Amino acid sequence: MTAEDQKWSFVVAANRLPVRRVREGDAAKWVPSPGGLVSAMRPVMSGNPNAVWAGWPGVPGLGAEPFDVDGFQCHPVSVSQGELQLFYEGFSNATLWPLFHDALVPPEYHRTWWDAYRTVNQRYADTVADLAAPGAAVWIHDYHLLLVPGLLRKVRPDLRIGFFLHIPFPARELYIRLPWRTEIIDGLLGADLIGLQTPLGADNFCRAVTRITGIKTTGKTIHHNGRTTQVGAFPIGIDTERIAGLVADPAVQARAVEIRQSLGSPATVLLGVDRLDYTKGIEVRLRAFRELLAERRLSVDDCVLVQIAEPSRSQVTGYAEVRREVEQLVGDVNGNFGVMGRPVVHYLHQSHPIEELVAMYLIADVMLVTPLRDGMNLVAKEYVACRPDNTGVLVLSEFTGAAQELRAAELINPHDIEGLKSAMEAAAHRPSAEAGAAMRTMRRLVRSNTAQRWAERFLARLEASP
Ligand code: GDG
Repeated sequence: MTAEDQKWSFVVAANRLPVRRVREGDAAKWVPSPGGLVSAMRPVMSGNPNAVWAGWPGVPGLGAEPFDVDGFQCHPVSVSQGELQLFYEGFSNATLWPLFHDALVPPEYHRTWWDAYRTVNQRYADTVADLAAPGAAVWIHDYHLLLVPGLLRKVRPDLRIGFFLHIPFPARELYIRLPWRTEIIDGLLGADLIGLQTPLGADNFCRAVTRITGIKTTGKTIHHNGRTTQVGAFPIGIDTERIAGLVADPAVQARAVEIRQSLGSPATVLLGVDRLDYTKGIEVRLRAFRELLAERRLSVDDCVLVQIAEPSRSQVTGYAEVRREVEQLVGDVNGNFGVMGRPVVHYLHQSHPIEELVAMYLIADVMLVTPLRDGMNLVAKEYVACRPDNTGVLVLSEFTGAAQELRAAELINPHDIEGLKSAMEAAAHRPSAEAGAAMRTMRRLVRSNTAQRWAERFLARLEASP
């Protein structure tokens, strides 16, 4: 039997493979990607001889042979440069991403993008249909592949198909703007189980189904065409064990001390860690910080704000604008309030290794997570996991999935700048004993719903689906 003939009893499909290609001198090699999804899937995939992951390898046009990295069997799906522009940057990230995030920037609707989206989704469906053994379990991820469950169901009715959406499912009034709203609902209903981050996402999806297809849902079960699709909330978690290992690592601890010193050993470090994305509300927290300094409610003598903004989707509409706005605000705050040799905002538009992020979480007295909309937000959970002494305050937007679980955080409405300012000011001054109880509660929650538990819960439910 050749590798191409092999059939698998568990197939994962996601936009990206769980690996990335890195240069090593003149050669290139595959290494596991950082990130929550890869950590979550490791226990259910790594070393499992019957599991395979289908996805784009991250290099346009590359249609490599299947390969194995770190126990992950990888099956590349080729996507050309032209398709990347239309399917990935276009339909996925300039139509679906903004529409599903409350239309924070206007979604664009182009038929050429839609055609490419369909073509690429068909390619994924064909690939999975080819890889899956009779009766196999298939788990499809995220908004890039919304049509795959339906396309797959048509040719492989024998499969157990699960789908998980990592981003919010929008309110019905927004969703119905999509010219291809019916095709996408039909695509998703090919799944036996649809997972969303929150109960609100699950409700929104069911309401959209009823509005568009006329099908009445019974609780969270949808009966259609003689089949049933279950819908449920499966809030994603983080790899707490890995984080705990890094927190205990003496090199990471030493780095934390070094970073605090290099910031001038301020009394209070406020931190933001985000992809540079207009959904994350980076500009909102900078504006609030600027006003707090201007009103002397926070002082440059004892406060520093560090903002990590990981470069992201720079070719997509809306991203260059948010970058300009953020950088203009950073310049403005530093220009007006910084002192020679001591900026008050440290802004890093760079990607950092996870060790460096953990060192920063360790020194952050106040963590600012202020998205205007976010499916979950893993940064909030990572921060909590990095506070074993129960110190530190998490300022968390109500519009994140994480806020549904982390009720003990300092919850804020990012549209209400006065409310945000009060929360930031109180957090910077809050005595650690008071903050301790909240942090303890949140740590328990984060530890009890890890990424691994999330994957197990979803797969157990898929297995039990009728
Ligand atoms: C989507 C949904 C949902 C950040 N900067 C660096 C870096 N990161 C890591 C963080 C964290 C991850 O990236 C970001 O996760 P988020 O959840 O905050 O956000 P999205 O990328 O928008 O993820 C989101 C998630 O999917 C999972 O379902 O929670 O709502 O939008 O883990 O630590 N990692 C490294 N260098 C960086 O500079 N290595």
